Amino acid sequence: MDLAQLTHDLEALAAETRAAVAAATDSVGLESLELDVLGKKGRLTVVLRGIGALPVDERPKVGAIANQVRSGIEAAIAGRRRDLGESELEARLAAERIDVTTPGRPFRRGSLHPGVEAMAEIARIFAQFGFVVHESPEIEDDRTNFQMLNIPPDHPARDLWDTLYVDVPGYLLRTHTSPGQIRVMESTPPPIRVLLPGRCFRYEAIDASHASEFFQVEGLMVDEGTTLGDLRGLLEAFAHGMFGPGRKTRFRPGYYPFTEPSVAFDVECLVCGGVGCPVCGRSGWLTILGAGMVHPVVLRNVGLDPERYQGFAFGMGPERISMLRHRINDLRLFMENDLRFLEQFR
Ligand code: 2NL
Repeated sequence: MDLAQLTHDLEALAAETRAAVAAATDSVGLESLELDVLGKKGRLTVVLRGIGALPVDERPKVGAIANQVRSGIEAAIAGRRRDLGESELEARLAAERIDVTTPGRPFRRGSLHPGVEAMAEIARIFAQFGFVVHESPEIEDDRTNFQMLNIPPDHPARDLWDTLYVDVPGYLLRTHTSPGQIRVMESTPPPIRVLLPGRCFRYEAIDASHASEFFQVEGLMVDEGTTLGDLRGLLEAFAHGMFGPGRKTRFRPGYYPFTEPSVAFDVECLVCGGVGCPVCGRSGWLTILGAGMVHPVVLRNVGLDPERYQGFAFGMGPERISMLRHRINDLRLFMENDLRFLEQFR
C-alpha cells in the first residue's frame, strides 16, 4: 500500500459515498449507509488501516485527506438527512391529516327522572333544617311495618294499606317508609332528625293517581319539647322552598294510627292561587302531605318515654309533589319510562 493508492482509495470512497447519499430515498436507508461507511467497522476505517503501512512522514498527509473525506461525507449525510426528514414529515402530515371541522358524534346527555329530582329537592330543603337521609329495607317484617306503628294484626286500619306479601311468613313489601323510622328510633337515641326516601309497594287498582310501586319521603324529628308548632313552621318553610315563598298553607285534621293529633298539610292551589279550579277540586287548596305528632304508643314501643320525648313525623309522595310542580296529570307516566315524557325534564 502506497500513498498514491491510499489517496485514490479515499477519494474513490468519497465519490461513491456522495453518489449513494444523493440516491438515498429514505432516512432508514441513509442510516445504514452512514453506518456502512463511517461506522466503527465501516469502509472508511478499513481504508485508514492502510495508513499504518506507510512511512511515518507520509502519514500526516493521508490523515489530512482522510479528515477532509470524513467531514465531507458527514456534511453530505447531514444535508440529505435534513431534506429527507422534511419530505418524510410532509408526507406523514399529508397522510395523517385529520379534518377538525368534521362534526363530532353527538352523545346523549341523561337527566334525572322527575320523581328522583323531586326527592333530591325535598332532601335539599330539609337538609337546611338538619335532617339527614337514612335508608331502610324494602322487604320488611309485619312487626316493624305495622305492629310497632300502632297497627295490630286485626286492626281495621290495616285496610288503609293493601299489602303485598312475600312468600316468607311474617314478611312483606313495605307499604310505607315508616318502618325505617321505627328502625332509626330503635337504634339511635334522641335528638333525631331523619329523612327517609324510598320505594313502597301496595296492592292497588292502578289509575291516574294509584300505582303498585311508588316512592315516599318521610321525615321524623324526636327531641325533648318538640311541638306541633315546630312541625307547622318546618312544613311551611318546606312549602315555600318547594312551591315558592309567600304561598299560603294550612293544617286540616287528619287520621293516622301512628300520630296523634294527625293533620293534612295543604298549600294554596298553584294553578288558581286559591280561587278554585279543576286541579284543586274547586277548594283552592292542594294537599301535599300528611303529618302529626308521633303517637305516645309508638314512642313507648321503641322504648322512649313520651313524658320526656315528643316527636313529629310527616310523609309525602315525591311523584305527587312533582306532578303539582310540573302540572303532570297522570302518575303512570312516572313508571312508563317513555323518553318523550322524561326528556322534558332536562
Ligand atoms: C302520607 C302520610 C305520614 C307518618 C307518615 C310516622 C312514622 C312514625 C311515627 C309516626 Cl315512625 N308517624 N310517619 C306520620 C304521618 C303521616 O305519611 O300521606 N304519606 C304519603
